[in-house]
Amino acid sequence: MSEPVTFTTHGDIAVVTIDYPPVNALSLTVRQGIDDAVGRLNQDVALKAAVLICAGRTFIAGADITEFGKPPVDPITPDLMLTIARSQKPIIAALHGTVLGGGFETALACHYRIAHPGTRVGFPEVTLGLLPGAGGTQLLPRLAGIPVALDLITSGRQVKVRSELGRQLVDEVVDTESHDALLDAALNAGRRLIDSGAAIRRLADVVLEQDTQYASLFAQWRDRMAKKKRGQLAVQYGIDSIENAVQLPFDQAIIEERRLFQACRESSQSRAMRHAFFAERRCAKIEDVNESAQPRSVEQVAVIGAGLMGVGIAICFANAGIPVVLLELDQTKVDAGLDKIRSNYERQVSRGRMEEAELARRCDLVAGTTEYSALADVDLVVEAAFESLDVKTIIFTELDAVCKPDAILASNTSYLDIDQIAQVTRRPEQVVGMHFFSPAHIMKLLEVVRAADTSDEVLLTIVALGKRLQKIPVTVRVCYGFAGNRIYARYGAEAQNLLLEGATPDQVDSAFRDWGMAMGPLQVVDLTGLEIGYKARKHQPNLPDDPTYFALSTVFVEEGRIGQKSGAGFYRYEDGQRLVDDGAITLIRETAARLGIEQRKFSADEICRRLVSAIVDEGRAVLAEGIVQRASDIDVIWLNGYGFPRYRGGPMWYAEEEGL
Ligand code: HSC
Repeated sequence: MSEPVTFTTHGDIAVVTIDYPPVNALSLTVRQGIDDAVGRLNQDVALKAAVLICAGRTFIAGADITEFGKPPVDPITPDLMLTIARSQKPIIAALHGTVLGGGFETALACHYRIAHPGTRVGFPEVTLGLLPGAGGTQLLPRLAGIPVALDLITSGRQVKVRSELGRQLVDEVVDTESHDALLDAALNAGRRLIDSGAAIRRLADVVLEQDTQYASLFAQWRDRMAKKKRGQLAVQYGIDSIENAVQLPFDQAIIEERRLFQACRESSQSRAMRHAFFAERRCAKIEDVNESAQPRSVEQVAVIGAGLMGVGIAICFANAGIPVVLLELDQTKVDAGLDKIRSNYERQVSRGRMEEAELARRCDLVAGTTEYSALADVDLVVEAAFESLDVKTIIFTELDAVCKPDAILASNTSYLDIDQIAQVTRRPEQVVGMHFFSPAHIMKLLEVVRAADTSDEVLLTIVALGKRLQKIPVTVRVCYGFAGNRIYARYGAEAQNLLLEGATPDQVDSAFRDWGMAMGPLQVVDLTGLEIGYKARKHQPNLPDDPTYFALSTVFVEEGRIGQKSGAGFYRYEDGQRLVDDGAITLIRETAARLGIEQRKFSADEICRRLVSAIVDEGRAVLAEGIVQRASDIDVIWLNGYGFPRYRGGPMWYAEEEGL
């Protein structure tokens, strides 16, 4: 038997333990080990049942994603699932941690499922551009019905076994988190199954009833997903495969599931999404830090500024269970900030997403103050005040005076030079950027800005803290706008160039939305307000000496068209509706004529190529200057901060694949 899987016996029950860190993925050696174990169980007349359990932090978290680019090697996972399901002796899956993808399929192939209370199950394949390919689309409908299968397989969401839905997905939940208690309970379940003499329950044997409603149900889901998960092959194939569960005999539907899985696995979409998965893990690794440097613990923090960002950042800390004190200039602002935090949690309670007790616990973690002296003992301060170097200089001088010597001072600036900010303190090695994206408590991206003097220890601390806050931390170096906003500015400028050259705002936005972006570039600037960039450019160092550079923003702002909040920008807004506006188009034409730019027609394809090329070109510059460590970090930033379609892998991956 291969090493990651061990086989022991407890009387007449075998215990098959998988111990294959970090997440017990179904790699070849694990598959071989399980295959051998099921063979041994069925050959040994003294054995009557088996428990399949995992060591470490989780039950099997899925197939080994690193194997998907390589030719499959026997025993392949779908065959292994059939081997488990067809075992002549019952196999009890003892679950803990995150039971995902092929892990959940393993559990469904087993004949009884018992779980720790904190266990979560799900099919995240869709986030990798895949569908469950080892029986999941056939077994889940048989266990929990078609609507549940459609929900879980198209969303990829994880379900807590203790929830109402979760209780349908397992047979039993034990009441402690101890490994020994889980094993004991699984052995007891095995004993009961043996003693009852009942026939083995196999989900594959369940015959799904035909229902006249199914045709319209599947049509509705296809329609809904075509809008919600635009262009995503795996989602539609997942629905097709679930439909096969009611239309084809099990064996045939399994063959069809495998065919659909393979088509997805070989698609550019899945390659891109697998790249995104590993890029999001790689970005937290910093290549040139001293090996002896270790992250410090952060137990108390402060946030300066109770505006939109400050409040969002404070919520992030409270969500992670870290006490946070919010500092503002006067008590009215402090109270307004605390009220916003409470209302955020109240909304979650009213939507049934949070218990009242949890609301109270999180609100208790947040305090307010107007006194800098209240920050004397915190381990970290995140400044989220007004975006002005003068303001930040004053704040950092004050913080340096009151905070304990080893406190880390971070700025949430989106553009400003953190090196300059660090220099006003006596501890530049403890100064770092933490650039959150708005809304800070929702967006996953965190740019960790490594200033010239930031120590390795401080950098590692902030990256580790970012993960604790459930963010994706990407380390960047100092430049105007860092990696994300600097590239975004280039992209925004290119969108406006397209307008000057003859495309309309609606053409540009529709083309790029259809290509997969969450929002079009002009729609975004109308939403955030054109005056923000207009004011920022007044202080921007090294502004290009080019009269066309954001010329339209300048004209629009000076005409009072600052976007949605003024009722007009690149579009007109009436009753909450965004409308194409002739006034905007006339203004664009006049500006182009004044700048001597000839207008022409654009195809959607050319618009997309121009926009992507601008992003990629600036991305190359950012990489060449060492602002990011690796090209894939830019992908992570664009996927998680700017709505780049995940199934295109990020701009740098896309460029590599397309050969731009
Ligand atoms: C699947 O299961 C397909 C099946 O339906 C069918 C297969 C059929 C095949 C047919 C063939 C003919 N593989 O995230 P973390 C690594 S698709 C390989 O930081 P956490 C990860 O890269 C799969 N490696 O930890 C990292 O490595 P590093 C469905 C995997 O505690 C390390 O583990 N399952 C891996 O924050 C730690 O990861 C999923 O999509 C995998 N499956 O979160 C689950 N999973 O240290 C994907 C992780 O070198 N995984 N690694 O950087 C996760 O969502 C998270 O990792 C967990 C843990 C929630 C499990």
